[in-house]
Order: sequence, then C-alpha cells, then structure tokens
Amino acid sequence: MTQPNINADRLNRTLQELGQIGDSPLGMQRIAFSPEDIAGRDYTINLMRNAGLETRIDPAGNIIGRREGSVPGLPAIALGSHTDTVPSGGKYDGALGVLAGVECAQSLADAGQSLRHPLEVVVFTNEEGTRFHRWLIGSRAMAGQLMDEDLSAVDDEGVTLATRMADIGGDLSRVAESARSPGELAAYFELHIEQGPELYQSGVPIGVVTGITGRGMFEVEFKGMSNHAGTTPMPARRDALVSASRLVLEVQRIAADSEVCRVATAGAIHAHPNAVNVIPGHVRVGVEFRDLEISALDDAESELRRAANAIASNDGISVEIHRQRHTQGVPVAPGMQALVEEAARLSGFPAQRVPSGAGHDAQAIAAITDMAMIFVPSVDGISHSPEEYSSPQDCANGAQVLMNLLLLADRR
Ligand code: HGY
Ligand code: MN
Ligand code: MN
Repeated sequence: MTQPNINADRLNRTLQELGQIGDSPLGMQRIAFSPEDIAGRDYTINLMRNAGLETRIDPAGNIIGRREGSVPGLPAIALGSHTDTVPSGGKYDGALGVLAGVECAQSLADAGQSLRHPLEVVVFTNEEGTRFHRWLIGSRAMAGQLMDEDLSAVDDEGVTLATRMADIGGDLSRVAESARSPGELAAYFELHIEQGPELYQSGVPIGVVTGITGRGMFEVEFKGMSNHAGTTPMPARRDALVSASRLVLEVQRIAADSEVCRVATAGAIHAHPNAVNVIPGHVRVGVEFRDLEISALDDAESELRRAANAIASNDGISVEIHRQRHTQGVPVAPGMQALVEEAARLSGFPAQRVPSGAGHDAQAIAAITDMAMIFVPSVDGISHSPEEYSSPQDCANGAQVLMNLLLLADRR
C-alpha cells in the first residue's frame, strides 16, 4: 500500500496563513472565544471541508471534522489539538497539531486512499484556559470531566461560559452530549511542538512523549490597606504588594531551591488600585506548580500555604489562598510510545523519548481512549512567546510521522 506522503509546502502554507489570523506586534492574540479565535476556527473549518471532512461543532464548541471508514462500525481514530493561543503567544503551539491533522486528511483524499476506521480531526475549545482561568475546556468536555464550577464560570469581563460558548457555536446546556462514550474512539494522536529545549539541544527531530505533566493552580489574595504614598510613614503601612512580592520569591524557592516540585511560577499579578501614588491595599497573585507526580503538587501546595500565612502574619495583613483547577499528570502507555517510535522509523527519522512539561488536550482525552503524542523541536526551547519557532522541515517531519502513526493504527 502506498504510504501517502504529506505535502510539506501545503502544510507550511496553512501554518503561515493561520499564523496571520490574530497576529499582532506583540505576538498571537487568538484568546479563546475572541473574534481572533473565531476567525482562526472559521479558517480551519474551511480547510477541513476542502480536505473532504464533514464538519460539526459539538455543544462544548469543539470543531470535529469527520470522514467515514471503509469498515462499518469501527471506532474513529482522532487527530487534533487547539487553535486558541495564550496572550502574545506563538504561531505553532496547538496550530501545528490541528493543521497536520487536516494535512493528513487532505493527503489521503488526494491519494484516493480511505482508512478502515473513521478519521476525525478535532479543534478543542479553550485549551490554554486564558479565559476563565481553567484550561482543557473542550477536551475535558469530550472526556465527560467538566465540573459544575467549570459550567458556572464567569470570565474577567463578567461574561459567563454559557455566553462565550454560544459565541463559537456551542451550547453549554447540552454540553453533556459532547462526552464521547467509551469505544467511540479507537485512539487519539496529537502532534505538538515540544515547547522546551530537549530535542533542539539533542538535535533529534522527533520526540516520543512519555508522559504529560500535572498542574496545580492557585490565586493568593493579600489584603492590606490602601493609603497615601506621600503621607503614610513606612512603619504604619500595610502594603499588599510588598507581601505579594515576598510570596513570589517563595514560590520560586519551592521549585528552584527546595525542589519540592519540578517547576513553579507566579505568572500573574493584579495590584489594586495600581496607581503609583497609592499604597496597594489588595493584590492577587496567580501561582502554578507542575510535576508528573500528584504527591509533589500536594507538597508544593503545603509549602505555598505555609509561606503565605507566615508572610501575612509577619506583615500584619490578611491572606486567602484560592485553590483553582488541578490537573493530574498522565503517562503515555508503553505500547503507544512504541507505536510512535515505529512511525518515526517508517518515516526515516531518529526519535527520542521526552516528557511533556506543558499540558495538552491529550491528557484529558486519555480518560476515554488510548493516546500518544509526537513532539518536534522548538528553537531554543522558546514557547508561549512571539519568538516561538519550529522550522518548516521539522513541522513537515512531525506531520509525516503523524500520517504514518495514523496508518499503523488503522491497520491494527
Ligand atoms: O500551559 C500549558 O502547559 C499549555 O501550553 N496549555
Ligand atoms: Mn498547546
Ligand atoms: Mn500553550
């Protein structure tokens, strides 16, 4: 059987075209549910249709392009990722996996080759979680894992998830219908940029993902007292931003010095009233910890609580720690890793096993079917930045391995 090859030029053209949608001098701004995100979704739906896929949007806003297989009644093999980006993000995170999935469908159509299994290509809603501070919305919905706190979420502009979902063609009142029953999917494969330095440093073109990290998210709220910056004596101040700053350094210490968990980040801060001549009375700090082991995340949480309470009592202000969405780390089954290695060998590329420090839709979909991930190198390991870059050759390599992985799985 001819192994249809993907069309590298076409893939890289679609990557550049999608990369124009929502681009800005500060990087990609396709924040989930935004007009830019919707434009990117529309572009992708059009590509899916050109590739011979029947498209639908499920109640969780997931875009599903589907082509039936030659053997009736078989479960589908799904390829996918996300097209939403972080603020000032890059052109490859998520986009590569979606466009490579479409490219596989297009190449099969061009070769007049059908698969035994139905093929689905999926764009998952709000993978990044920038909106609502809760990620993997679409993939958790497909896995039947959305919780009441997700469904009742309101974003920073006061808009509900129900409204945002309707904006993209979803219907939160029917979100339970997005959940796929066991046996509907035979496997899920996701091509993604590594977003870290390992493959780029080792010069190996293909990564066989061994596991996807867990993540614990918190918002730490310090309440002091706003006051006049010019007239309030230093000893009389209850400066919430000074206390928050001490916490930011403690968060770094938890991972960098004590190595309680693999990484720790205080990535967001909101100081109120955020005026240079007012002592900040109210500060919220967004904190996240990551590790494959849930026990490490629990230990990091204990450390965070200890540090925050010690700082607050020392500084004479109050503190509240809000525990937000936690995500379990997920290993990739050895048999699925072996299948990716075989696909890389068939494609003629050396491959290296590598863990994922980033989260992915695959870790949610792992709850309902076998999954595997393929990585390609990120130049200098940079991601979630306008500097994010993967070469056209590396992108094409990954798509070819994805195609061969799909063909291998289809014959199983
Ligand atoms: O944040 C992450 O790990 C992923 O890029 N959503
Ligand atoms: Mn991603
Ligand atoms: Mn990302």
